[in-house]
Amino acid sequence: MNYDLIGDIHGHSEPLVELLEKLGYSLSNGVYRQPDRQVIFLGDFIDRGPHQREVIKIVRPMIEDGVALSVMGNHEFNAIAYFTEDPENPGQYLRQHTDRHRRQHQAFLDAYQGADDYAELIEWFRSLPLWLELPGLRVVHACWDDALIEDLQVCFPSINQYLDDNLLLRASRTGRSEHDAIETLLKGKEIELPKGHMFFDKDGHTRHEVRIRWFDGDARTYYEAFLGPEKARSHIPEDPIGADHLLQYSHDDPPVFIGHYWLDSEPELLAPNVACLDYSVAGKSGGKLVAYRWDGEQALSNDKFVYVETAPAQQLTGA
Ligand SMILES: [Mn+2]
Repeated sequence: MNYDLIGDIHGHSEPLVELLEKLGYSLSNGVYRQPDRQVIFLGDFIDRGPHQREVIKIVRPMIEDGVALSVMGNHEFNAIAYFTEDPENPGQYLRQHTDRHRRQHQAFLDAYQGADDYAELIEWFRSLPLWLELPGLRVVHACWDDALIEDLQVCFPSINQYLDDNLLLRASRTGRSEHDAIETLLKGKEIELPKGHMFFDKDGHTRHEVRIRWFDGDARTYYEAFLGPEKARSHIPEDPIGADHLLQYSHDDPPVFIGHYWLDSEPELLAPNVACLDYSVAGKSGGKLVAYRWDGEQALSNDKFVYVETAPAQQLTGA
């Protein structure tokens, strides 16, 4: 099967329709289809953008009709935990309803909280796999870590790659290994900056940890290992990091597609077998919704990115 992989959408249905049409999909009986190909979404359908319901209305029928596959993004995981009451602490939720968490989730809550179909949509989010391993390719929202995936399969044999109640509960407890595992797969591998160093992320939050190029065994400094928007890189120190912080992803491993990192450059491969498709469609100053047309190749190519751009003005009216 040949796949068109599509990055983080974050409530932006208009660029999604434009991108699907550019890839040759057209609407038939309410579902976008292309006779010879399937879509794989990389997760993060929700939050931030102006069209939360419209995005679900496009992607869900595609997945339910077998025209598309998807993995879970950290925003769907957070939505599930925000909705789910903590069985051990009545009146509390697995993701606490703090001001910060509510703000991050506000666009989605505005569209769904109090609505009849809220609970049912959360249930559907739970059907999204945490990762996909298909013939010749791998898909995960932020970081492919073989050891963690193997551990999860050993500890939770019945889940395969799905989140069950037990894993959801454990993954919601800071300090537990299941929490760290889900954080890494869905939010990326992070390391602490040297003492005294920090930077501000896109939401203005202070960060003392950086997401790293987990597939890059050649990175020797924090600066080189940083994975995220170029705008933030100038705040990352050039101090050396210990090689044991890195998680190598061999060039012989199957190609892996990820989203999540809010990149702001022209779409390009991170490694010959690693492609990130998140180029900040929901960015305040505009961004891109990016796809990759995969035809079975082991060595990926920069020629196969397809994308649509969003203008800053569109963001301002919608958010
Ligand atoms: Mn995202």
